[in-house]
Amino acid sequence: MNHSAVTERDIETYERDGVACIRGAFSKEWLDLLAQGVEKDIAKPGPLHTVQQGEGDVGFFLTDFCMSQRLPEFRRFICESPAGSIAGALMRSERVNFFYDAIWVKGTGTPKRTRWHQDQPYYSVDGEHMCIFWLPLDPVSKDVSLELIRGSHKWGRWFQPELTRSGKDLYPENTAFERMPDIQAERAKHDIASFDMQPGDIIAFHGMVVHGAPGNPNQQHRRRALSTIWLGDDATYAERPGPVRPLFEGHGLKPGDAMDNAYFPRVWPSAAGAAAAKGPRFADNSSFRVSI
Ligand SMILES: O=C(O)CCC(=O)C(=O)O
Repeated sequence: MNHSAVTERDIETYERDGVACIRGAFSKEWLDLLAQGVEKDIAKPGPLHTVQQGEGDVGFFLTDFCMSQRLPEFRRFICESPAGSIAGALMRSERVNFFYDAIWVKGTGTPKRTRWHQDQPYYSVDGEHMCIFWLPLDPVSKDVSLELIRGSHKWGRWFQPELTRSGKDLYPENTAFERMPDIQAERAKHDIASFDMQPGDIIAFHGMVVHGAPGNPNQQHRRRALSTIWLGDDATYAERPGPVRPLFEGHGLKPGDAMDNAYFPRVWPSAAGAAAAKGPRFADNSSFRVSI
């Protein structure tokens, strides 16, 4: 079943390039709700937030993870918006489970880039069915918008995840994870996708796509973006050679288990799935634990 915002052409683009920009995927009601949530989070960031600019750096660059754990605005978006059905259509998956949510806020006059990386190596998840939505809440022109290397999800290469602020490696050296090439220095060698976007548009990308983002040095307004990570039929729990980010605890999964329980709840397609989404991750007296 396809969500009406997603065409067969979008799905083919997503499969071929690992990247599809879907225009007008979310209505103003959803964007207003998310903007309320983001403002609450900026005013009082959660335990997993990081101020990403270094000491003495100019600008403002804030990230936070798992806001849906604390703030009902994000929870509603995850459980009730068309997001799950869009992810299901793009992944051609029978079901969609929610993994987590993150914000990336860059104030005006912020030069710091988000370094080039793949998302999946940070996570305890194997499989093809990982789709990330990048949803800006402010208009973004190409020079501040997410940049993604088309086709890089098919390179068969896993790059060492680095921490955004410090650049430190997540895993020990001499593992199967390669050092990320200096993509900035070799941009001309790659087919880099980026899009002028309005609120409501999303970039959907595969978990293995190499991507990064410019700072926000010149735009006269902030660049607030929400990332949500969605999993499908073939996503399984995996161990990595070091502490993944974010590090979820208490989910009860073993390597090889489907990422499909009340902790990583099904949000699509069924009403039963939405009910499951009220499981331990989202209960008010949640036993949910996570650290970065
Ligand atoms: O918005 C950004 O600066 C980067 C977002 C990103 O890298 C992600 O969602 O994985």
